[in-house]
Amino acid sequence: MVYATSDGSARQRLRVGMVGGGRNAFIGAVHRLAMRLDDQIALVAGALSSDPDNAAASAAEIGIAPERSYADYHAMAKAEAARPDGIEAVVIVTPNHLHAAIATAFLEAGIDVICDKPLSTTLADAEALVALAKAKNRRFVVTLNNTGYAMVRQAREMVIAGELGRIVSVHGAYIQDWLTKPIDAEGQKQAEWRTDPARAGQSAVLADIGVHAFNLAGFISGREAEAVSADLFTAVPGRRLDDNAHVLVRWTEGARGTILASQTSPGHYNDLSVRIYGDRAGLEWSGGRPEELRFSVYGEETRTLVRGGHGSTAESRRVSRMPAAHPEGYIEAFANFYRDAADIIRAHRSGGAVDPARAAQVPDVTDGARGVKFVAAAVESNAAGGAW
Ligand code: 4PW
Repeated sequence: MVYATSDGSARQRLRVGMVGGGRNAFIGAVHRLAMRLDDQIALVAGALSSDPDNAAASAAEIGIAPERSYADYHAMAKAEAARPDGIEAVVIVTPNHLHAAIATAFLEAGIDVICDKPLSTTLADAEALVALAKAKNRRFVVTLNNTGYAMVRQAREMVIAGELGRIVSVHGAYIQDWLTKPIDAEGQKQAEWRTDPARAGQSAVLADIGVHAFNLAGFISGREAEAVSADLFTAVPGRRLDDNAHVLVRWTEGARGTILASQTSPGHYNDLSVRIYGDRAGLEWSGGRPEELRFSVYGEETRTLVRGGHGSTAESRRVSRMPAAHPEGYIEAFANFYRDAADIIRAHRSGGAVDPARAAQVPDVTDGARGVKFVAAAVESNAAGGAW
């Protein structure tokens, strides 16, 4: 299993297995598409569903050999760790409440981890995973995948280069409308577990989409949250968890801002954005127009910067696949995450040095834990009437 890189050398594909993500699972299919785009990863094993029929049928559909389709993740971790050609990393795409136990089993077996967000449903689990990954010396990345967009990388570079001046405010928003009505009797499988306290965690909207907005605002601005004041609420009567969150944030280095997350805002299918304002200029990125950045130097006309266009920055060019105006989107950004993650895991496993500049582009277990801490702090603040 080798592929030819652009410099003509040949490298082994990273062998991965997947837990969760069987038939009809939205995010499992997204991960499979994204990992295929660069042909650097081979998906060779899976425990794709807790339902044995679904697991076997799903494995057959995506070309996993029957003997490497497992009934449960414990059996998979044990058997794969024992094989000379066993998986090097596991991809975890189950509902939230299973992430921590599955990641723990694979770390214990010496296998690296690629885990979906949120990292876990409790802060104690998140902190335990950070400690275990360190103790086992394993790479652990978290698919806070929106960091993969070329223009997100460009925005981050522009902040670092000081083009905004002193950062005054940082805002992240993730607004959707798919949970505007109660979940109907037909059952919306994807919606159902996301609003169940036993499977989603303490907050539905922050765990599901708020962590994306929080991570992206921090990634681009280079700031971390120091304190939050939160108002969480449920717009749909009878729903057991919140579906809206308004959170004030005090960021490091004196910046202030907000994280807004809503799943009941008609007209917004999947609207993620980050806005950052400095004392020189303002910058906006929106997932609806991921190929662009709005850049406004105070006193000048607003400019629309285009991926691959004039003035593109180095990191943005590195992860661009197509020339300007040949649109790239969600899957390409997800694939950028996978390409960098595969490089990092491969370098570490072969004893080579991991390029710190490359590693900084890829959210890891520490970033995942920051997201869980943000959710826990917001829940605590909300319970205390919005106290900081
Ligand atoms: O990660 C998020 C999901 O849980 C995604 O960004 C979109 O919102 C799609 O489904 C949910």
